[in-house]
Amino acid sequence: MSEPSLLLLIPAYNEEARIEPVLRDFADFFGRNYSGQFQLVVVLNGCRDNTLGVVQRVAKDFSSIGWLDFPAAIGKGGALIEGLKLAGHADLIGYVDADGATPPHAYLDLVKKIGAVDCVIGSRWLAGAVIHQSQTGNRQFASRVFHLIVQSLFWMNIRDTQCGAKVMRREVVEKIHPALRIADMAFDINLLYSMKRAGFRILEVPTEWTDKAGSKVALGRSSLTMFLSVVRVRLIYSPFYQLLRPLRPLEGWIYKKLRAPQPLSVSDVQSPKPKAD
Ligand SMILES: Nc1nc2c(ncn2[C@@H]2O[C@H](COP(=O)(O)OP(=O)(O)O)[C@@H](O)[C@H]2O)c(=O)[nH]1
Ligand SMILES: [Mg+2]
Repeated sequence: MSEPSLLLLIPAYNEEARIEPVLRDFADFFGRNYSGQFQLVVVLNGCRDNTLGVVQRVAKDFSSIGWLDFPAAIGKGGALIEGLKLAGHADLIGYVDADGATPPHAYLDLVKKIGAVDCVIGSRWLAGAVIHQSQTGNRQFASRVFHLIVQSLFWMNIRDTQCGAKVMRREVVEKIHPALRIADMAFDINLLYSMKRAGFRILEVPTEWTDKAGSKVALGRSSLTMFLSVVRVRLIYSPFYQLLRPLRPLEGWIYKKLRAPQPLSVSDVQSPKPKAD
């Protein structure tokens, strides 16, 4: 029996220097080692470099590779919210970073563990994780502070919410998609908390990870934005949320000042078709 069909999304912003070997490795590895249908869709937005050209060139060599390109600065979360609209095309839908932090075989390990659960997430903080190159000290510190904030706000007991490698069942994505609003790097909290609220089972699995040079995260601004966004997710589920409506313009102004993608309203639902030559 062949394995479930898999749609792998790769969010990409200005990745012309990092993405090519990653696309080739994933398409090649899954082509050879995965018996189910495999599709890889790069979700680009507002790139100011030639990421699109690189993706199109590599897609000529692999029929499994497609892309979606959005002109607006919708952020990693915004890109994934758009990409996840393709969930109807596969049994399993997941995502991974464009810089090769997660090698293809480690991603396949996550996919194979989905068994009885609804979502499997890679973890760099569980015993058994293999870290080839750690994040810088500042990044690790910020990450642990973020973890404490997330744990005290949501009590999800997930050690690593931010690892870029995750995979979910189609039904999960279809059920929680309307609750996805966070466009910045705190998108993962929005996703995981919506799953928990809906009663889905999340399995955290130690993974393999290499921190790559060329991060798109500006630590100071990004940390503030992520803090704002997790508080926002918390408030969405609080009884006071409607009362805070008058503060929306202020919120919009702060995101703008932080040069962060605005949280989305989910009214503009459309079903994108991945493009491939
Ligand atoms: N589409 C899209 N992807 C983004 C954006 N910002 C970051 N990414 C992607 O998110 C992933 C993780 O980003 P990265 O810079 O490696 O983050 P880090 O490893 O946490 O420092 C990469 O695939 C990036 O290209 C964005 O604004 N839009
Ligand atoms: Mg990275």
